[in-house]
Amino acid sequence: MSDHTALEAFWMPFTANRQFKATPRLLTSASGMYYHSDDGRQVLDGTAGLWCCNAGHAHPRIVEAVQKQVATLDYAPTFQMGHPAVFALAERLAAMAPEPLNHVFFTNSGSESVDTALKIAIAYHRVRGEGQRTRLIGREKGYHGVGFGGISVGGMVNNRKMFGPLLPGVDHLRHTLDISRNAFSRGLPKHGLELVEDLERLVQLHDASTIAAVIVEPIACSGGVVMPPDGYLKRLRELCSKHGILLIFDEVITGFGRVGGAFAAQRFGVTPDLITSAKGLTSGTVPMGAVLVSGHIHEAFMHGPQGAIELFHGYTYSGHPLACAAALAALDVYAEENLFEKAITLGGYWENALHSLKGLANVIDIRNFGLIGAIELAARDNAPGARGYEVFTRCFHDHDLMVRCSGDVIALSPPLIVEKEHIDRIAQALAQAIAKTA
Ligand code: PXG
Repeated sequence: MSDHTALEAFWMPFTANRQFKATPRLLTSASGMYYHSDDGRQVLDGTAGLWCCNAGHAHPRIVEAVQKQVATLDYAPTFQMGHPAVFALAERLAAMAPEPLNHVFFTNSGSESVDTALKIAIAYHRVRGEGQRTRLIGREKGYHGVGFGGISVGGMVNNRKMFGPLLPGVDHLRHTLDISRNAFSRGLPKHGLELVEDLERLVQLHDASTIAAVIVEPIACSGGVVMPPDGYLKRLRELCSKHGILLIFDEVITGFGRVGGAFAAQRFGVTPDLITSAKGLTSGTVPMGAVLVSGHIHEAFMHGPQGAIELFHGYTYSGHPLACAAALAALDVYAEENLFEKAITLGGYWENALHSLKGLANVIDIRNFGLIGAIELAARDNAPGARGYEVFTRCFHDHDLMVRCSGDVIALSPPLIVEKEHIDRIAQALAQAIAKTA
């Protein structure tokens, strides 16, 4: 791909387009734990694509299921029509989800799942006669995709500042990153539980009767891998219940085994009212998202004449047959290969490998939970993000390892098929790349 013009037309998402096109990084095939690059290298995938390829790449079972499905039923609507796979998948997800989240609304992405969940929350209060509950509460550093709903409740300034006034009636809890007290915590940090009481302050300010829902990621991944302090999510659940506010867990990343168990809700023992998901649902192979909804929320809509449409919402591709086939096959793989246990059985090894990087120059924090990891580097004077970007490119070009950088945070989330030898390689490559980066 040396022909520069061949790269011009594609306006790349969340990318420094001119910088990338000057020195492109192109992936041409993938298998298991590895990508192959256009310059003939095998690159270890330290990030499961973008936190999504949980079963590893090109799993034969998923490949075959999608191939078969496209030849059998390429597309079928789910508005006033149906096809068997979408009902089967919904039943499977309802059975995997924590009780009582037993209904499923399908979307095509995490962003759509978030906007769907926010709309269901507001409409739920309205159908129950509490139509004044419209306010939404997010959290600083939160990432909930890029729809207007998602960026409104989200807390990443660059994703918000260019796009006008956003949704009205949104407020935010403070984020829970506190390196001064929690640096190099293993697993959940000890300090910061008091931050959850922000919700009480927002209730004092707005009154609970105006608040529809709180949305948080159990672990805020895109915002720099920010952990919930020990006990935070449990207390958040208590406060929401006390005030009649719905709690939405955005599990687009933490779902499907990333932290052990099907969902972080189960790993943390805290049950929200709605869960948003995507990514690992199909192991990243076909776009699909799903919102898991508590029975009592679904039930609130099931009134009125039988012929009345209960929720005026949906996407042409809600429950697309190819996505359903991919998801059903991915769920089979997760079960047969026990992949939801990997974050628990390998979690300690992963933690030790990452924390072995403590002491390297410029490493100011290391955070981990399940098969998620982050190494935070000190920002260079007047050049935030430059050091993280350099480590990322060095890992890719010199050490055949793909990581993510979000500012000066190196984020890691390998496919759940990862083994100890891959973890060792990830840690070694990172150590060398960080040591070489001034
Ligand atoms: N919610 C959460 C918690 C996410 O992490 C979305 C919603 C949006 O999903 P879609 O499918 O609309 O992109 C996400 C997406 C990164 C990175 O490097 C993270 C995401 C996407 C791309 C990059 O941290 N998360």
